[in-house]
Amino acid sequence: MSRTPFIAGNWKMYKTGPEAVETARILTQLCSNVQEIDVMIAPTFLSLPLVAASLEGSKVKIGAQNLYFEKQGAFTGEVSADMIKAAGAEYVIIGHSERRQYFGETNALVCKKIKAAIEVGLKPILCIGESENQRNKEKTFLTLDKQVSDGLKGFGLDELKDLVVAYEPVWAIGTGKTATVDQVKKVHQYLRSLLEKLFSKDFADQTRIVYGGSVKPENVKELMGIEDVDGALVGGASLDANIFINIINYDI
Ligand code: G2H
Repeated sequence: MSRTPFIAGNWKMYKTGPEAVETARILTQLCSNVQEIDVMIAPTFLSLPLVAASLEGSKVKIGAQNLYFEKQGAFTGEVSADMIKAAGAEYVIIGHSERRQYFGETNALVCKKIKAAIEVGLKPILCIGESENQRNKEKTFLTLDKQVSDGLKGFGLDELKDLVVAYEPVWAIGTGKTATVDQVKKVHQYLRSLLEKLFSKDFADQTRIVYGGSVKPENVKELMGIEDVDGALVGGASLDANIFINIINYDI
């Protein structure tokens, strides 16, 4: 089964609107010859409509970094799936470890957010990953199993057709530490078999499982060479289009 590689830039809380538009403009130019790879960037909510407008006609796709699951209401500071869709997003990152760590997001909340995304036609990127402590205690697979099973609880196969799973070991995020080839290989294999167990073989075969955590031009080729790694979710190294393009062009 061939899965189109997915290389995504998570811009986190970086860049003003004009800065985000400028980076997106440069990236669009640099991506003009990119083929058979889905490239996505996720700017802040404030930059989202500006960047979406600037990407019209571009190969680069756009996503949000989060959403709130309620449709509307008195939820100060939150942004709904409808609003994100209307701003021009195609994807949405859900359950990033920074959301889990700093904003107390649980697997149950992640599940509600995925539901809200799917209901409006946004493609969810479910982020999962173990902490250093969980890995040291040999609870990596248990943690990932729970994050996937609870996060995707109650969904039918049709609803999850556009799902992307992002494995991001917490201890490798923004730390410069990258998981070893062997560690990534074992986890991605495990995740694919978990999707098969929970849903079906076809579903597991078609779903993209990407790796995140200090991905950079120097390590992307090795990571993308691992069976069952279908792409990368990139933070720091996606902020500069001239660096990010070297990740996107990992195969050149
Ligand atoms: C993990 C990743 C992007 P970085 O958070 O989601 O960030 O590449 O900076 O480790």
